[in-house]
Amino acid sequence: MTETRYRICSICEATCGLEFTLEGDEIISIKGNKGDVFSHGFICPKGVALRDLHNDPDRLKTPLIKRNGKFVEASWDEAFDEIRRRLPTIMQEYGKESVGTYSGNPGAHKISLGLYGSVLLKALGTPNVFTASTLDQMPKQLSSGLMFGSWLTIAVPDIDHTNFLLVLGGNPLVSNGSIWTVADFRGRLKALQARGGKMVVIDPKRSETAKAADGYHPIKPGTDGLLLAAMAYTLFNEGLVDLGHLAEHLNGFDEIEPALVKFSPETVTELCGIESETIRQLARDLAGADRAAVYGRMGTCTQEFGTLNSWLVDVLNVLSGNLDRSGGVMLPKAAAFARNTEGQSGKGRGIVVGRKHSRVGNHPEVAGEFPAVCLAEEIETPGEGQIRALVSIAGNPVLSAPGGDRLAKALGTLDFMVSLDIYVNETTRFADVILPGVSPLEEEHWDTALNQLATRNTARYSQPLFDKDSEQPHEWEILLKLAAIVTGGNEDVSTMDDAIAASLAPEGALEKLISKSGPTRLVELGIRTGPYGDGFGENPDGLTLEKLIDDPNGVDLGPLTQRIPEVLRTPSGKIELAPEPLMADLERLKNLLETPPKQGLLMIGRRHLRTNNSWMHNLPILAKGPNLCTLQIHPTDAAPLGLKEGTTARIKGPKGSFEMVAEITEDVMQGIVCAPHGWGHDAEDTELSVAAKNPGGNSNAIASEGVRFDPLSGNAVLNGIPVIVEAVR
Ligand SMILES: Nc1nc2c(c(=O)[nH]1)N[C@H]1C(S)=C(S)[C@@H](COP(=O)(O)OP(=O)(O)OC[C@H]3O[C@@H](n4cnc5c(=O)[nH]c(N)nc54)[C@H](O)[C@@H]3O)O[C@H]1N2
Ligand SMILES: Nc1nc2c(c(=O)[nH]1)N[C@H]1C(S)=C(S)[C@@H](COP(=O)(O)OP(=O)(O)OC[C@H]3O[C@@H](n4cnc5c(=O)[nH]c(N)nc54)[C@H](O)[C@@H]3O)O[C@H]1N2
Ligand code: SF4
Ligand SMILES: [Mo]
Repeated sequence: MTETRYRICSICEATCGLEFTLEGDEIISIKGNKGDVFSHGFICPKGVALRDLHNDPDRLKTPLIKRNGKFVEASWDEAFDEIRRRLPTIMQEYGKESVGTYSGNPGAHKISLGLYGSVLLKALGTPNVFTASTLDQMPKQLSSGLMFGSWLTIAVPDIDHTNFLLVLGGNPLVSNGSIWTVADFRGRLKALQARGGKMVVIDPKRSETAKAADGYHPIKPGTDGLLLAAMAYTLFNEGLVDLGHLAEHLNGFDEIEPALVKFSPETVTELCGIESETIRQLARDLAGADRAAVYGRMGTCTQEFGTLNSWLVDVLNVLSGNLDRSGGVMLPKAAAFARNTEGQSGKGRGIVVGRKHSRVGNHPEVAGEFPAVCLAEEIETPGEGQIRALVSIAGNPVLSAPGGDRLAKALGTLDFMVSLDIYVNETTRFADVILPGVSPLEEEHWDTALNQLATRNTARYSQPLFDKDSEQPHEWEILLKLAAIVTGGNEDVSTMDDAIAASLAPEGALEKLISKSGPTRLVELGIRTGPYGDGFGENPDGLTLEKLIDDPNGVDLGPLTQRIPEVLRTPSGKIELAPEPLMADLERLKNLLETPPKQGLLMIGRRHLRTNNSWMHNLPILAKGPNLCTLQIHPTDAAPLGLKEGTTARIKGPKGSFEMVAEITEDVMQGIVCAPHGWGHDAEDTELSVAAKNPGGNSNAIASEGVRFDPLSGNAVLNGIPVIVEAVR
């Protein structure tokens, strides 16, 4: 007897609805759910690979404790005892700051981690908080926070209604969209093109998305700020600024034009490698389209000017009148957990940064965290406040953060490390205790973060497909237990959970809920008190958890709608178009005009449909097929180096080196080499039997020197890194 069940995929930001065919505990097939109100049947190979993930014999199901340098299986009680014995002692002796935390990407996808991770961080009370956000999107969060007043009020392209989409440094045909939840990008792009619209891509590489575009312009890595500033300059210079409905909602508009005088297209053309006339035309096309959206992603964030770029993207959206209008970039309204639907409408406290500074590098905290690239130095550098213990939660910074080899050495010197993770991998092999999370299919699902970034408003909730092992706690229970252990509090997890729910619930609401514990109870509270909710009777037709349980296809809440000024949480109640830190940072961009262009080869990154950062290489269905871990290089650059298709190349950075097989292609610009990240599974003490068969090289073994991160956001420079490439003989 087979059974059909539905569930939202928790792997990437696209949040596709999946259809599972089950026979008992066995997964017979996984397909896209055609009835899903958001993804309409789209699926990618990683969604199909959930079966292999669920069945992976290397995926941990029992805690591990390191004894005499080797992991041994332990009971949950033994694992918690070990932590109780060692972690609080370090905190008592050396202070709270002696514990560091690193949280990785699955924290944005798995509901347990998303909703309860902060409870542990609060209990630890350490300033030494690091996450993958500073290897990723922190610049966009910072620029958006400064402009709109909260950390997740980020304008996303309304692709279903736009006629001109300008994409810089994103490859949504492969990544399936990022900081922009847009399942089935290809389908939506085709519809855009069918209605006569155009997409133009700016990227040093003719990416898959560039190939599907109507226009493509290669750019020298790290120079997007110049291009964007020159486009804004052109809008003023050619009288194309049209603020439309935004005019009355802006602060600082008058400061923009004078600040841009140095950035004419003619001044930036050589550094960007884009003709000045092309830059002017891009600005005209943006202004001329009746609905247009500018979108910048990884490639624009992970460089020295990440925050400035992210801001300039929205400056262009504002100057062309495209922010907050249909077919422009818009602000989603999530059904639960959105800061920008809470509190007073149209006004708020805004965001604050720099409430504390990192010990070694004196870097300001941004959104409560320090730059991930500074983790190693905080462990290595002796003195008061040195990190001596680490808690890693669903992260693999040894492969994901630049300077991975250095970090690995540092992790080996810790007094104690706990990892909440599902594999013994390049990072968790340094742990003293590993606590495994349940399979994603054994957990309920709701996208706490990604619904706030979605190109259409919908609400979808999934129940677990399978029961977890009765011995194994849910990840939210593990997080609460750890919180109690480090504070020495009552370790009764359900009492703690009740207190959390009570702190969020309106008077008398808890009794009215159908769910009595865990993430689902918080989701139910979030939905019912949220902008579409039934308000516990106030709005009887409103959304409830029952409705979503009854219909796993989800509820469509309609296209994105205008939200300015109601969405704003700035103290002024206006969009801050010229925030002081960004205006000041324009000076640094001006210096770039005086700096000679970087010489030699520059390395950029890439993703592939069959990978997900560092951690899905162990799944047979994704691992089969051609080698994905290659160094792409232009034939003109390869020839003098003696590199042919298939030759092993050594890539040396300012610090560190790695090896990768060469792939000769004209898709990359001359002067650029392109290497994927997340590979390098050759450490002996990991337990990734499939991944180890094709380990690849770790492009993050290299760390850039000098500017390692964008000084405003602390976000790592991952693209445009100068490298020397040689053939390995
Ligand atoms: N050079 C270069 N480096 C990059 C990037 C780049 O483009 N170029 N991209 C950056 C980006 S955008 C990101 S987001 C980071 C990612 O950085 P990380 O989050 O540090 O790395 P991941 O590879 O996503 O590692 C995820 C970890 O979570 C574990 N995990 C998977 N599922 C679960 C689960 O259900 N529960 C628990 N507890 N653990 C789980 C995996 O085993 C793995 O250890 O990498 C960054 N690094
Ligand atoms: N299949 C797959 N999907 C994924 C992931 C994955 O690993 N595999 N990871 C997920 C994660 S964690 C994230 S954050 C998203 C990322 O999603 P995206 O940002 O869409 O993905 P990337 O492939 O990193 O795209 C970055 C693009 O920037 C270009 N680029 C590099 N340097 C520059 C530059 O200086 N200027 C410009 N204009 N472009 C530049 C690169 O050539 C590349 O095409 O993808 C998510 N989805
Ligand atoms: S695109 Fe992302 S959300 Fe959709 S099936 Fe693939 S991994 Fe899952
Ligand atoms: Mo990411």
